[in-house]
Order: sequence, then C-alpha cells, then structure tokens
Amino acid sequence: MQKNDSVPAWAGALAGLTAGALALGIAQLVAGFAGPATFPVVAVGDAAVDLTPAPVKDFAINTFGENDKTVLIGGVLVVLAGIAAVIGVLARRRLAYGFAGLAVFGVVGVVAVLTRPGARAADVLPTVVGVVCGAAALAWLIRRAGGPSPAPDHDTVPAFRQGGEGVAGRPPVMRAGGAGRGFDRRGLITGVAGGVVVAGAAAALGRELGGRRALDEARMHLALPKPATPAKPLPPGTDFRIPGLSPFITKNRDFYRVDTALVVPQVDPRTWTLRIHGMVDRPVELTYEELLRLPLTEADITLTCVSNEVGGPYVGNARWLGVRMPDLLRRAGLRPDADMLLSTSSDGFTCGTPVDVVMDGRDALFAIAMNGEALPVEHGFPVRQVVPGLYGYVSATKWVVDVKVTRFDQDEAYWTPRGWAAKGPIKTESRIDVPKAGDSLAAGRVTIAGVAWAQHTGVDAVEVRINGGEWRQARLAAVPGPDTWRQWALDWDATPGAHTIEARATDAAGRTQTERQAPPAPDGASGWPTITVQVA
Ligand SMILES: Nc1nc2c(c(=O)[nH]1)N[C@H]1C(S)=C(S)[C@@H](COP(=O)(O)O)O[C@H]1N2
Ligand SMILES: [Mo]
Repeated sequence: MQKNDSVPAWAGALAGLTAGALALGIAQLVAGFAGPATFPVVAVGDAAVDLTPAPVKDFAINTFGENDKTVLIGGVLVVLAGIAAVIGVLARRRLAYGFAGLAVFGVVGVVAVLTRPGARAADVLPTVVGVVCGAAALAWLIRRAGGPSPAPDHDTVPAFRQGGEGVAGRPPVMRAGGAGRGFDRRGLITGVAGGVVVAGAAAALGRELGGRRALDEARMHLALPKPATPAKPLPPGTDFRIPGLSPFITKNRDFYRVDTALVVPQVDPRTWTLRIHGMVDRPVELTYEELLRLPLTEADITLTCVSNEVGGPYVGNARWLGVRMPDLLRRAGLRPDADMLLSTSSDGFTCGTPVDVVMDGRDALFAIAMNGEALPVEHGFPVRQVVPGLYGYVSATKWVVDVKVTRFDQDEAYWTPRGWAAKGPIKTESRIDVPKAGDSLAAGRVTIAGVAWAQHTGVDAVEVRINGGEWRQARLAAVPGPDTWRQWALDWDATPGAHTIEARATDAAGRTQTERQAPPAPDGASGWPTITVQVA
C-alpha cells in the first residue's frame, strides 16, 4: 500500500473534526424536525445516564448540580471530538478507514436512539443523514488537502489532468489520482472554513426548529386554568355573519401580527419570569406557574396597531385570558409619582404605558391565552400585555419579561425616538369591509357592512353616505362591552353608475370620528373610510 504522508496528521485531525462537526450539525438540523431525543448526542447522553451506576449518578448530581446534563453532553462532545480527530488521521492514509470509523460512530448513535423509550424506526434519520454527510465531507476535505480520493484508488490508475496548468508545448503534468499531489494547506483550510460555516448554520437552524417544536408541544399540553372572572356572556347578535364582513372574533390564525422580531422569540415557560421593579415599594418576580395560580380574568378586547391606515387590516378582536395588571402592580406597590410602565420583551422591544390607564379599572391584562388556547408563539407566548384603548406599540408587549415602573420624563420606549407619540390612545375609527373598494356590483339591494372601534369608550353609531349625500344610520351589532369593535351594516339600493361610499363612527362619548385625514405617524391614522364601486 502506498503511504501518503504528505498530508500531516494535524491536517487529518482537522478534517476529521470538521467532518464530525458537519455530521452533528446536519443531525441536529434533521432532529429539528424529528424531535430532540433523535439527536444522537442527546440519545447517547441519555443512554449513558441509564447505564451509569447509581452511586456515580449521585456523585455527578452532587458535584455538578443543575449543570449535570450540560457536563454530560459536554463530555459526550469531547469524546466525539477525539474520535473524529482519529478518524481524520486514519482517513488521510486510506479513506476506507475513515469511513469505517464514521460507521462505528453512526452505529453507536443509532443504537442509542433506538433504545430510547418510545423510539420509532424513523428516529434514526438524524444520525444516518448526519453520518452520510460527515463521510462526504471527510472525503471532500481529504481530497482538498491532497490526500487519497476514494476512486480511482490512490495507488492504481494514474490519471492525466489537463487544464490551466498544462502549459502549451509541454506535456500536461502527470498525476496519480490524488496520491503524491502533496499537501495543499490552503485547500484544506478553506474547505474546513466552509465546513464549519455549514455545520454551524445547520446546527443553529436545527436548534431553532427544535425549540419551536418543543414550545408548540408545551403550548399544546398546557391546561388553561378556569377564569375567576369569566368574560361577559356574548349577547345574541354580535355577529351579522355577512359574507366578507370581519367576524366578531378574529381567529388566531387570521389575527394580524406586528413586531420587530426577525425570528419569533421562543420563550420557555419553565424558565420565564416576570420582574416588576423600579418605582415600587416591593419588587416582584414571579414564574409562569405562579402567574397561572393567580385569579384569571377573561375579556374580549380589540387590539389595534398605530400603523393601521384608514381601512387597513391591523386590527383584530380576541377573547383574552390573563392576570389583571393592577393585581400585580398593587402587590409591588406603585409610588405615587410614577406615571409610566416600561415593559420589555425577551427580544428587547419596549412599550411605555401610562400608569393611570392601566390602573383605572379596565381589563389591562398580562395575558396567557387567546381565544381559548395558550397564546400562539407569534402572539407572545407565554405572556403578553393587552390594554383596551391603547395602540399595541404602547401597551401590548409580547413575550413580556420585565416591567419597570418609571416616568415618561425619565424613560423612552422603543418607538418614541423613532418618531411615534409617547402615548397612544386609539382613535375612534371605522372600516368598510363589504363591498370591497373597486368591486363591480349588480344594481339592486347591496349590503354595506364593516366594523368600528372606540376601545374602552364604545361605539354608539355608524353612519354611511353615498356620493356625498345624506348620512344614513347603519344598524349596529350587539357588543359585550366597550372594549371590542362593533359590526355595522346598511342595506343600499344600488343604481347603475360609479358610487363613492363613506362611513363614520360616533363613540359613546359623543365624538364623531374626524374627517381630517392623518397618516399613521405619529399617533394613528384618521379620516373617513372611503371606497368607490361600480354598479352595472
Ligand atoms: N415584543 C414585542 N411586542 C410587541 C411588538 C413588538 O414589536 N415586539 N409590537 C407591538 C405592536 S406595534 C402591536 S400593534 C401589537 C401587535 O400584536 P399582535 O402581533 O399579537 O397582533 O404587539 C405589540 N407588541
Ligand atoms: Mo402596532
């Protein structure tokens, strides 16, 4: 057998380590779909725990305490790294040795995965796909380094390589299938760098997917406590059920979503805590479990985004379940000169909410559920704020973890320096849902319908006019209280031609929404919703 000592041992070890990292990264990526117990490192760690005699386990728990799992996984990784380096050193002599080593690696992983309780045959996929990718990476890296290729075998068929290097007039350089090409340090290092990047990206993506899966599992198995204060029963007639009209309750999957997060924060409810501090007598910190044991209030509340244009989609109504914010704030003891609650989410976003609004008796909530299920991850799982009457950007912190009691003249929330008003009461607004702008309609009876909102004041009237004519009163659907939107409808005998339809709401304080058009910035859009339709 021809030796190929031109690739030094350290280079082989590096190639082996990179191939191993890639195998694990890919395995983690696949395990992101298949479940955490199918990641071979975890399976091997779990198996090791099972096989460890009790006294050794006790020693580990006593010595490492809560970190025992981390130490164990770290131990498995160190051993794996050692094996991967040896595999690489062997592969530089003959790739088959490297492949054999990887296969052993894979068999141990497969056995560990399959012996986990409840394992299924498909659970071996992360290990198998990982090992196959690792083998491919190993072969590629060794070849780049100038070592043996799998085929043609390194000590048989000589091959001619023609190309850029072959200088005209001279015979092309003769090479024997990789062997004796000499060590290509540059080739190896760039290959290793590429491998490390791919391994890291795959592992990160796998963790992200896996975390998402675990959270979904936690959400599904969460038993929501019964509210101490249930929502007011919906009066009959909250929903006209007109096709195209927003239903009274917005389904979670249809609920608009606005946040600054590039990736949705994944907050583990087991480690989540909420801290209330700042201008308080007794700072409070509580866990998710503690929060769930407090009396819960259920309430129907319509959320609105300040970025919503007149007629826009960023408004939705849901039934929320949560702990009333004043309950916890009173426990902390607010100082009388505090006027702002600066809440922070796990991803660093902040809202500045006026203290007087939160404390005035309305259903301001640390919400844990939305329409009968644990908050969807996108909507703030495990806990978010909901405050009727305030735009989301000053009140509705999702993934909330911290509330600092402070003053508007001392602190600033996320959107304030970006050109939005520090305080954001929701403007009374209405929206025409049907017909749609630009629709072509048949002459005759047409129902014009939409929603209107004036949270925590309530909508008392909606009027509609056609082509600038007389305002006509729309009929109003029932509402459980002042904190939700209200459906409205008006039947219209449409005549042929182009028609402009306008609407305006009047709230329970007697304020009719202003005709004055304002853009969303800095404190919310205003103006009458207006559409044009063609009637034939
Ligand atoms: N953590 C966090 N919470 C947030 C935001 C955000 O960007 N990050 N956006 C706010 C804004 S502007 C609005 S309108 C509401 C939207 O809530 P939703 O996505 O559940 O509809 O969340 C608020 N809470
Ligand atoms: Mo918003």
